[in-house]
Amino acid sequence: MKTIPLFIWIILCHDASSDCGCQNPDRKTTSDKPALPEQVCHQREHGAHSHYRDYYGELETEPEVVDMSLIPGGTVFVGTDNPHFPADREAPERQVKLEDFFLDKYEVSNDAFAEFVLATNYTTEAERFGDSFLFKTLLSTSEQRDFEDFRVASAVWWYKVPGVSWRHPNGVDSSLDNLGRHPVVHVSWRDAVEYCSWAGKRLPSEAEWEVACRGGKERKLFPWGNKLMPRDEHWLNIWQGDFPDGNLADDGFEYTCPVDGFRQNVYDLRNMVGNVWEWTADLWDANDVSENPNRVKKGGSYLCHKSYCYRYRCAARSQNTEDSSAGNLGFRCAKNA
Ligand SMILES: [Ca+2]
Ligand SMILES: [Ca+2]
Repeated sequence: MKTIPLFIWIILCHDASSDCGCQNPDRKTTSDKPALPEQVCHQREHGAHSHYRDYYGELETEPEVVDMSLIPGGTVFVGTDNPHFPADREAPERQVKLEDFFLDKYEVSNDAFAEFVLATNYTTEAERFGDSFLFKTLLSTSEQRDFEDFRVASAVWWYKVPGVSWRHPNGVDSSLDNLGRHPVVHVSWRDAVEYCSWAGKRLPSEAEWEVACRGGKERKLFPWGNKLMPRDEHWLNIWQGDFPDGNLADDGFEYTCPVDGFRQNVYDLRNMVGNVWEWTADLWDANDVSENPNRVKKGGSYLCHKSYCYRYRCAARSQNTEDSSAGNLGFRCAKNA
């Protein structure tokens, strides 16, 4: 592993963001992009979402709206005029008009994703690529040495590790034991789209996600208000201590927590901010017509700390190419009301 040619190192590290280690474990090449599974291609050739029902013959009636919250639409504010990361285009505050919609109360769990895979034989992009990005504390010292040439240049705590996927989220030898109710991770934007479609749902737009995050409040930093720790209690799963080597886990979790862990607003939404980043449907750049565009992700993760990644605010946003996957990136689904 130490004899990786220089050009591979350049490909892996080229273009990596310099301001925040939590945001950019992107894949850098698309030339070796694996093909979609045959059944998914077949479905796409025959129409949009409803063909899942035809193909699998198991969703003939609309699924019940269980574990989802009705989010009121209307003319609402998103964004902020006080951005912490101007380059992220958090500003300006602006009004958008939304229909009412449903949003999953929880990030999609490993158990839920396993049902999808069982029903469809779906293979995630990380499984087809053969690797995904893992945070360094999940690697042994010798593994860190072996994979040191596969780090993200500006965020050297991210290692691209063979064999890591949603089935082996914390290393190639890890399993899903005791993680059934934890969020599925190492899933790409495309994986998320396929899951939501199978479930009769869709990814939320960024505006929908943000309005749901704000819990009916305007200009608040967090889903519950402006104070990070009301009553000196933890309201989200992020990083306490020094990053990247001193996670105190004062909130009870060094890595992910169960998807129903932290209730954060009146919509009964859990872990909107913190725990894992969540894919949204939106392009980062609406004019991006490239093969592998960046998509907006929201909410920050268990790796975020105010000192370097103050992105566990409703208005905060970040991006990854849509084939990217990492151990702190998941999703939840929405549905038209
Ligand atoms: Ca934590
Ligand atoms: Ca989250």
